Amino acid sequence: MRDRSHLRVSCRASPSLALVKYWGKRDEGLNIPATPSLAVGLGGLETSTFVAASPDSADHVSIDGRTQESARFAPFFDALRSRLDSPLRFQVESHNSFPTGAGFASSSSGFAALTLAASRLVTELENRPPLEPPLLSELARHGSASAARAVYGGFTVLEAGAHCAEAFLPADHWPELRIVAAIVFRGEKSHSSRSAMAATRETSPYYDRWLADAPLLYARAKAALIGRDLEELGQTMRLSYSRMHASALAAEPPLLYWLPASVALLRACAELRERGVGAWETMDAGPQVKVICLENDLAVVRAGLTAAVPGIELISAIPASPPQTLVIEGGPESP
Ligand code: 2P0
Repeated sequence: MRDRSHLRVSCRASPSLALVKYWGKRDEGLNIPATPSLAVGLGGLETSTFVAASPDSADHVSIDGRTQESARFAPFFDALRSRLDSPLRFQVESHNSFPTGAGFASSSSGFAALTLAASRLVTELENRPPLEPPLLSELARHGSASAARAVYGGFTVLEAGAHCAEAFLPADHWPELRIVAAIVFRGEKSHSSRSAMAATRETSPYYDRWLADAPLLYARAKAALIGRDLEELGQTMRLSYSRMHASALAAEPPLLYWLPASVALLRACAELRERGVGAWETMDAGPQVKVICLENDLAVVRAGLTAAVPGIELISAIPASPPQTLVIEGGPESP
């Protein structure tokens, strides 16, 4: 074993935006998804994570300078240690270049970066080869199912019932694709995805219909993505998020993530389409709106969104490259 105080690992990963949504679990403890999802990494948005050996016998995690409750991370660290047969405890510092916990899938990039960095620290210290992507994806899933997708770049899939996600197409499959993320609200969302999924499963009369329908949308969206058919992909995406939100809205109590500005942005996309501009929106477990379009239309799409909600903050993303992991040698004080 190498000197653990002289090694750190950093990783940068982008959040995974679902074009077809994962919403619901087959196994709550293990984060096994009940629906298949198809996603693109949001290149330009990023979680940066640094991992070192813990100075004591506990794991420590801070995100954007705020110490995190250990309960959220314990199942993940326990799974990682068990799978790698390592007793190592971790000291983690993580920063997001976008709002945390607000529907930008920060848990996907966060747990992906943490998985890549923490597992690499273990394998470096023990002079073992780095883990293969499917195992990294499986480990990331213990943190968040969407993180299983974010260990890859480009376009990814996570099948219903799967233990790990798979790379589907590389980022350069569709270099002209753009994703505009509109920051409707910067605060944290009112209910976590996890509790909202559980509430939907337990109380929404539409949950079973959502589960039955999701594979059809998934197959349709994959074909559209292979064919780079923006209109077909956009229509399928729209059905996926609408049906996900409809099932959540029918829960007791109802789960409503949308704010007035969210609705104004959805209407702005509809108006853009009426003008012949391909602008197709999606929403996750929060009020933010993400719009896919082609590079040529980026300026007009941004202008349309801004006209609908003056002052709205927009971030333009491209299909993400794979996460970058870096092993840093040197003393604990070195950058
Ligand atoms: C997705 N979402 O496919 C869906 C669409 C939100 C809406 O994955 O409980 O943080 O940790 O597995 O991955 C957000 O939920 O949930 C999410 P857990 P996660 O991207």
